[in-house]
Amino acid sequence: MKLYYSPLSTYSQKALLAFYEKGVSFEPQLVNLMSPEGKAAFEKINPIGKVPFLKPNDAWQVPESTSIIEYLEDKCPGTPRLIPEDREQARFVRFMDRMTDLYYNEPAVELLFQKIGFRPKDEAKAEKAKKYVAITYGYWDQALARGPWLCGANFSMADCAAIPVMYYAQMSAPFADHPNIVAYWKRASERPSYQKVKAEFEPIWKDLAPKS
Ligand SMILES: N[C@@H](CCC(=O)N[C@@H](CS)C(=O)NCC(=O)O)C(=O)O
Repeated sequence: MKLYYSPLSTYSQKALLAFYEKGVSFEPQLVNLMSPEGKAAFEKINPIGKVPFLKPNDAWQVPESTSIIEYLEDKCPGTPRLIPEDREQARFVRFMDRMTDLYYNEPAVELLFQKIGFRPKDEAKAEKAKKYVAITYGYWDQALARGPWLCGANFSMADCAAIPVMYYAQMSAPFADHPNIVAYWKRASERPSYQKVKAEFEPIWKDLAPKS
């Protein structure tokens, strides 16, 4: 299976976490989103131009991080589940995954990009983003009072969605005044799957990120 991804991309890291948690191997295909040539070449494969993008074989292609995890869940039986079999619990994982992508990833990245000058300052967008992040942290505080991971006792797709964003959010949407979330971040940081993801992207980020 070929996985097209970019190490700095939060959605790519979400898919990578799923591969590493499941111990499923893949052929890495790095996409350089910052080079116009790299992007143009990738758009010939995925016209939407977004990573991650999975090409399991010649007949199939799977865009979207959540769909990639759903695909692995179905096609790699016997690997650790990231979406529970129980329908009620699965619905909760999918809900937390959607909440995290839409109301945490997008706003936290908006705040980060405004902060480091990748996007123009926009007070209205920043205010809306801060509001969504605060609501997300509220949900997480409640969830993490019930168990070590966002959806309870087991690491799930929702954790794959959340953890990559938290690294950048320390800079743009801090959670230091939420003790449950701080403890969750510590647990997540120690997870071997995340350490593997971090070993790949952190050196690139440290070169790129503003120093102050
Ligand atoms: N909903 C998509 C979002 C993917 C996404 O936005 N990826 C970003 C990187 S984190 C990207 O490829 N951006 C390039 C672009 O928008 O041109 C998913 O879950 O995979």
